[in-house]
Amino acid sequence: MERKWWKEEVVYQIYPRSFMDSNGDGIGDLQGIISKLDYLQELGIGIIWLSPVYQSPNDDNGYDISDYQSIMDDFGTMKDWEELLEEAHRRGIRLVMDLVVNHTSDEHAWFAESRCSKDHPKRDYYIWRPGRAGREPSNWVSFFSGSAWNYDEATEEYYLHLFSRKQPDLNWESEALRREIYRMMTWWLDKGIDGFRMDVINLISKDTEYPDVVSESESPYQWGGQYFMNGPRIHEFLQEMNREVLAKYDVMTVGEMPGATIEEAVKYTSRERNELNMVFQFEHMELDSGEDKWDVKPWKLRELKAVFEKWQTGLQGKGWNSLYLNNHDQPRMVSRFGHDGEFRVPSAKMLATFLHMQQGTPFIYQGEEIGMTNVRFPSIKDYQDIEIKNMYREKIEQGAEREKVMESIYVKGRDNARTPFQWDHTPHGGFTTGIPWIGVNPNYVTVNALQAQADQNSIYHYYRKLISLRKEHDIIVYGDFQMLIPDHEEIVAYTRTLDRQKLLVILNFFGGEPEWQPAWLAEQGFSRENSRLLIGNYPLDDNGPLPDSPFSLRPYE
Ligand code: TEU
Ligand code: CA
Repeated sequence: MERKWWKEEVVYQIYPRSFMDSNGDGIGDLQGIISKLDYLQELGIGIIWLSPVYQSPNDDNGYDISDYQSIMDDFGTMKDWEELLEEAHRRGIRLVMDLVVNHTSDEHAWFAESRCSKDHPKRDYYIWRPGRAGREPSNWVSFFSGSAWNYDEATEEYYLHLFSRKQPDLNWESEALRREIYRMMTWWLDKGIDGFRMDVINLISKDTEYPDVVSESESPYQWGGQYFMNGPRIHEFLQEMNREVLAKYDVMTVGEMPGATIEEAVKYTSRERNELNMVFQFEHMELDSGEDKWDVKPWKLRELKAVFEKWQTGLQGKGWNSLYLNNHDQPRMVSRFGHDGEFRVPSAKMLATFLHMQQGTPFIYQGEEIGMTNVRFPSIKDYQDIEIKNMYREKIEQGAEREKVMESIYVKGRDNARTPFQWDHTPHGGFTTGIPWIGVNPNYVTVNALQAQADQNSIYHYYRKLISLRKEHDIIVYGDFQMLIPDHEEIVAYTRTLDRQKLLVILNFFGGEPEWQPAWLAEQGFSRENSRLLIGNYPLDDNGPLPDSPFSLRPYE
């Protein structure tokens, strides 16, 4: 398998608004990040993915960009950004920027021009359609509730917005628009960045008929994903972008792709097709959803294993996986897949092992490495996320019970991941000397980086060890994956194989104490003589790593 730096490093995602505030205005910023680079270097990560820091009216916290080539005032200046890049590079850390080009803000200059008249040369930078019998051009629902079309009086037409009304979709059918995007990307690459994380990049090619969704359901607006996910020209656009821009640099790319199937992902990431390096797929993020993401149901271990097995074996030798269990759009991993009470520490370590030992590039979301958890704010007023606020309004209007809606926000809301980073036990977790833009999780008193750094048995130190093992053992990066006991209800076990080496991972995913047979280890080829333990989340007892009589795994071991 071809060696690549972006396969061997671990990525750390920074959500700048919530990472570190340097000037007491309650909002995280670039100088705040710079002040924590030593912390990240000590953790051992090699790449930062920085969520958007561009000029933005913040309808969706920077994912609504009004100027791609300047820095958001709240975060600092271009000079601060240049300092961040230089200081990161000085520490051997690469910087990957967020590229949000499915849509802009409605306050972007392009949109102002596009909306002003039907024959403006930039009209077709966005997607404009006349209404049908006084209604929207199609019945598509927006990701953030309500219609995906918005009426604009200036020209009496509708524009498409898959996300908020303030995030009009760009029209990738326009070649002039595509050239603008490529120019902008080149400008950033020439500044010395190390790659892009591409926001919903598999949504940029739409079915240009914008057909109605036919459905039995009574709701006025329907999920139209089949008309814009992995659309007709998507591979053509990505290959063009690669040819015009990416191929000229040694950079890393990861495309965020809701609705990406394994078949599509093979195409997106195959080396010889020259599109992207990796995709963020969503299948494991959907295992606890019913009708929609707010319809919460328990996830099942067998399904979780089946999804990972499919992606591990499906891309092996063809493309490359990204590995993640949470990010700024998802609840905290330890609350969702582990146990955020009594077993918070062992379960966070277990989940980290599960992820980091698979084949692919692991992504850590800020705070994951200290086991930050979901939050339960008492009132909807404590929440900031547009997705949460729109959903709440809509459900209450439809007559839903307040408690039920709040409960789904506690389990799935994006603000779970967006509470400020908990640096220490001082007020607001040491994130700011002012009032934070969103409340700090009250557990900062015990869950914080200062505590974690001081405690050799912390989740933080466990991550450091996982990352350094990756540096020592090629098998962790390049070994072939094989899932074992796919039907077991409590245990996840898999192997990695490289040349004559074999790595075995055994994880107890719950709080029980399932029994295990040493004979099984022998069947996998492991003996006391030929094996050693690389890492575990409990101190070793007298049995050592390979006991010779039946033994029990401890909770979340
Ligand atoms: O997310 C797109 C996406 O598909 C979802 O994860 C989405 O955020 C939502 O949670 C669906 O329930 C990307 C960004 O990561 C997200 O922060 C932005 O809000 C969105 O695109 C629009 O730019
Ligand atoms: Ca600030």
